[in-house]
Amino acid sequence: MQFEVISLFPEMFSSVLDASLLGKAVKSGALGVQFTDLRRFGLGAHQSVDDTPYGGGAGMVLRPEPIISAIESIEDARGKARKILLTPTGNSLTQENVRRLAAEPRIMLICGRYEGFDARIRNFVDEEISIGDFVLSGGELGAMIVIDAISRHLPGVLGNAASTTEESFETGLLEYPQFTRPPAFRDLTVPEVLLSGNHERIRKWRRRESLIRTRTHRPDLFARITLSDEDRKLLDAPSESEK
Ligand code: 9D3
Repeated sequence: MQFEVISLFPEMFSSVLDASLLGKAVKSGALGVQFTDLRRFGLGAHQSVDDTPYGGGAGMVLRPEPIISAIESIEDARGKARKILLTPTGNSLTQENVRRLAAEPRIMLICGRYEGFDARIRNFVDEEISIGDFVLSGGELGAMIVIDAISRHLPGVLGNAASTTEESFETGLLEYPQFTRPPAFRDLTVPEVLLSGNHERIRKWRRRESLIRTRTHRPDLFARITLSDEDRKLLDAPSESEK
């Protein structure tokens, strides 16, 4: 996957792309990220990229010309890409969107700053994405999240292909609690079932924990799953500690 990033702050990306999984993906060639500093396409002696909003209001808005020049320059040099504008008014980033985008060969991520974009920029992109209902200072952190989430789906990036499909949001359930050594930490012990070696008991315990956690913390996800007969039994059963 080749990403093209347009940003006024490309230096923000270096630590994220150098670290861990993404660093390895870049080294292996599975992931490539090229940066274009929007300032290069700024207008006039001051390479201006923003201006005050027509109709008044606080703050500054990104002008269309620098962004459209940057998009056209990148596509002329390196070919077409799926063009995504990071904006708080975009469609929510979901695991379904992540999977869909992971099948693209090239993605352009356009990061804004200030109070937003001139609305005419929308006519030059394929989609608009928000990473959630909170206000960021710009699109860069959103773009990094998009790159991270998509990269996990690229061939050869995660050693273990099962780990992407078994995760929550792919199964529609939150994950069960995990434990490792030591068996007792302070006064907190690992559930006995996990030390039992009984794989059927362990499977049922994990399924029940996932179901209960999802029902409690994410009723929206819980409403969308179809419970099996076993699931209903597990939810009715007393917990390990009540037995
Ligand atoms: C919602 C606030 N806006 C109304 C005055 C102004 C505004 C504030 C901050 C517009 C853009 C931004 C910068 N945010 C992003 O570029 C952004 C973002 C976000 O703020 N939340 C969730 N996802 C994203 S993706 C890009």
